[in-house]
Amino acid sequence: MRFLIVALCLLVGALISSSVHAQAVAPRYSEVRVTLAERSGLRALAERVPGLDHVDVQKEGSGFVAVTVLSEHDLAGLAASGFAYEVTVPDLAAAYAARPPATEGERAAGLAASRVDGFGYGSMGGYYTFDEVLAKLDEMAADYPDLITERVSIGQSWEGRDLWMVKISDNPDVDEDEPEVLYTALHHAREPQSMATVLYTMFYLLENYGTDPEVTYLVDHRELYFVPVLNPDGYVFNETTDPNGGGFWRKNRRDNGGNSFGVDPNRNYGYEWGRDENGSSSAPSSETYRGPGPFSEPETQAIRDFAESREIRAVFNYHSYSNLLLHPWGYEAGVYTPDQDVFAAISADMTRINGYEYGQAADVLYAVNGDSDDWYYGEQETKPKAFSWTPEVGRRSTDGFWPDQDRIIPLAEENRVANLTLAWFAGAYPQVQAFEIVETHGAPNGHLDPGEPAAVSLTLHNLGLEGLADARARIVSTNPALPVEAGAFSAPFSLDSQESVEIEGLAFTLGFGAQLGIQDGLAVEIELDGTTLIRSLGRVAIGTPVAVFEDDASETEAWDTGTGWGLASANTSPPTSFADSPSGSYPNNVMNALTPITRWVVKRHSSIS
Ligand code: 0X9
Ligand code: CA
Ligand code: ZN
Ligand code: CA
Repeated sequence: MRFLIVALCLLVGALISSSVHAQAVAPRYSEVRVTLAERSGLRALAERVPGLDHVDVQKEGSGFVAVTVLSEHDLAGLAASGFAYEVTVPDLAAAYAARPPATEGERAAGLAASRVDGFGYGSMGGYYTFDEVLAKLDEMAADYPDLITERVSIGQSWEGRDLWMVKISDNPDVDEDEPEVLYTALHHAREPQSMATVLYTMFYLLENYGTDPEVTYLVDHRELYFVPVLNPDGYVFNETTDPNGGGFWRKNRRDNGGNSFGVDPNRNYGYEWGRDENGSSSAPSSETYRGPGPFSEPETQAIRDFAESREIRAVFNYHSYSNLLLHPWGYEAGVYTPDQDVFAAISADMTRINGYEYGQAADVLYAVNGDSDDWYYGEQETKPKAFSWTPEVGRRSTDGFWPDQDRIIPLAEENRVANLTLAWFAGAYPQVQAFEIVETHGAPNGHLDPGEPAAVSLTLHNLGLEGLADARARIVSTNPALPVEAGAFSAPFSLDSQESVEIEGLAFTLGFGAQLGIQDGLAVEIELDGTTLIRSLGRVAIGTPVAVFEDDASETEAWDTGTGWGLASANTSPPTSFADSPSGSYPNNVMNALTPITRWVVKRHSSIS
């Protein structure tokens, strides 16, 4: 009994001390520019300053500069390293606090970009607090009980907060035989846009089920799991120190002793954990402290146990910022998974709307060990292999960790298609790879005319992880200015994962009412598992095209070449191409235009007049 009381006292003591620390002042974070002679100097820098994360290397003068955010501790490490550096923002939280508050106009402008109703502004600089996130999850469950579960705790944080998971699917409370997908956010406490991006897409799925065929298909045929706050202690710590947003705490809140706190959850996963000091740190005060052992943290244990209890095939671990989409391996540059081609093809498709740079994480950003993606992909014994990515949401210089309020919704919206694409990828995912329109009546004249019968030859590629069977395709139009008498369905076809199929002779007739010019709206309708999906064929020309401008880029005489434009012949389409800097690199921050000297020369044959 005495033992129990002692244990209880210890527990109470621990709780009191942790709440005392929660009120403690947050450490100071600075923006720092480190001078590098070569771009490759980043590796040496990362070895000398193990807390380095989120580095952006820019060209400057004849060398390079690495822009990064450092805590006081890691800044001291940099000072001792011998690298030349400059502190550009001494106190980032103070700089954030000094920003003028968002105006009603800015908030309205953000909302105007929204394609959902349920997602709006929270009370922390526009971001939802931890409790507000939970209220949103409860609101979803109350409004869409047939599509989303109540929140389920998958474990507790270091300080004892629940880690909440919800699932979106048809029959959400039943474990059905459907491909499983996982979305997480807020591994890092100072990256609230990660959580905003995930909640926004959840509302998009819930609100458009039953009306949007694509959303309906995905909700019916996938099981989509969401853990929007993976590091609640760090997030609540930021709420406490900076209630209006702008808190820079990154790690969880483990008490490391010696007045040092926190493990970087994204260095604590068990695959290649602690491989070297280049991708994580053994120093507890470092921002990238990997913890005392693999999966030492209750937060990573909880998500590990959850993932091992399921058959998750595809994962997005949302972070911010840098407009990137990163995939394994992350532990070493130049080392690729056997699925590199799959990662590359689907990453290109995922980024088709937001244009994020994608690629192997250590090549594109920097090497890290013990990150989430390497474990989801690399651990294939205790659970199936899962394709896992880290999207880094937001622009480098202008958005940062706490984007302005009018950026929250646009940044979430620009990742909606990527989120849906991840869900597609986990099962069958037919996409149009190429197509050709063939005139089928009379003498072909190279273009479609109103009233003309034609046929499409189509190459469909299955970018998804599962095959499909008994699908059918036909040509339709989604544009009244491009009326199409829908053709007959093709014969049923099947398509293995990562394979292509050619479907020839998809006949259709262009209506006589078709308007001349470049028209959008020609599309393929694919019937799959009883659902009808539309895939656009992009824009087609109707009627005789009129060339208004033509230049084969073989000379620059008709052009004002500004400072430096010229012709290049290496790696271009023949004969030559216009190039902004035909011989080498151009300086930073230079606006250089190529402008036609004569505006429009309209030539007319005298016989017309
Ligand atoms: O350093 C991280 O954990 C992530 N960047 S962040 O600025 N959000 O902290 C990137 C991890 C991606 N993985 C690798 N680069 N290996
Ligand atoms: Ca289901
Ligand atoms: Zn992060
Ligand atoms: Ca024709």
